Amino acid sequence: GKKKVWNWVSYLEEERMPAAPLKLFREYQSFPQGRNGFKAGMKLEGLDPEHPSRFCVLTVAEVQGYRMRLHFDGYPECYDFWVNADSSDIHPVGWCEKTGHKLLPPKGFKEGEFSWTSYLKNCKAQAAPKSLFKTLSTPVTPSGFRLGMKLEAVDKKNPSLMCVATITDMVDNRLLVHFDNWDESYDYWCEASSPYIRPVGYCQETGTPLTTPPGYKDSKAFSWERYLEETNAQAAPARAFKLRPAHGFQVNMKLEAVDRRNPILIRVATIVDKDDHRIKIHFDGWDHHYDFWVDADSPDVHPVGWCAKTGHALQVPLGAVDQVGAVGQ
Ligand code: MLY
Repeated sequence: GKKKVWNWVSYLEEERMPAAPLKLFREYQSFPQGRNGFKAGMKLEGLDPEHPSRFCVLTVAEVQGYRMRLHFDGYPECYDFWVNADSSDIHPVGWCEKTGHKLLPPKGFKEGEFSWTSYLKNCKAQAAPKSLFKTLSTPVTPSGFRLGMKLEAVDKKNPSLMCVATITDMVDNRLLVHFDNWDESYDYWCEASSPYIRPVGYCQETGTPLTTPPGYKDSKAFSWERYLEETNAQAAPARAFKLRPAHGFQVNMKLEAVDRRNPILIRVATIVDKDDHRIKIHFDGWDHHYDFWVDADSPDVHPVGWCAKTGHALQVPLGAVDQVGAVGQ
């Protein structure tokens, strides 16, 4: 017979599964206050997701609902990536200069020969207006973290490893974690409440192996005291770490999640597993081998109804018929 047009309300009833309650989501995952004011062609500064220590010259390439695809000026489209309009990873033109961050110019520019003013003129492009960017709702309170302080941190690309790390940047309420003697590709941004960072001594106290910097002498007998002295660094104070409680998401709760393999898409999803700080996402109607773990506070996870509210397409479960009568895929 002919299938009914897909909608969340009947779907949840049929599936007899709950929508993940709004209160479990972070503000930036939940329904936004305003609209996405960014327009294709606007230029801005932002983090390279593959090298999160680098701020780059970016152009809005495509807008969909509250999300947008960002393009690295001068580079192939294959590096484009999607962010929410209220992403903390993007800043207005001039932000790097103002905050003392190095800005990577578009491909083809030598370091130091890039100027936003002449670039915008030459491109006949508009800088994205400052008013479009997220501003912190609460002012940043001094956290106790300082640039150069050392800590122990999970390598998120090799999550079984706790490693010797350094705070190499700080913006608003976030810290950039860098792994000593490794390249920047393992760096990540996190809040002081992150479960991935611990004070110096945590591994010893808990009997967890600590991965010492590659090439560092007698890694077996690593001593923080000696290492801090040799690197002329301080340990981040234990009181600065404000480990947040486990999230409240439960298995079988439904939500809307960005498809990692094709991030233009947001799909109907179910939580199929969880640990303290992550959830395992399953896309309804798809094979379980596409399931993946994501941080519970990921900006790519949204409550039921987010796409409809923000004007974004939602990929309905495989086999269902969506609003315009096409079969979902
Ligand atoms: N197998 C990987 C492990 C790299 C770990 C880096 N961390 C500690 C920052 C490699 O050797 O490349």
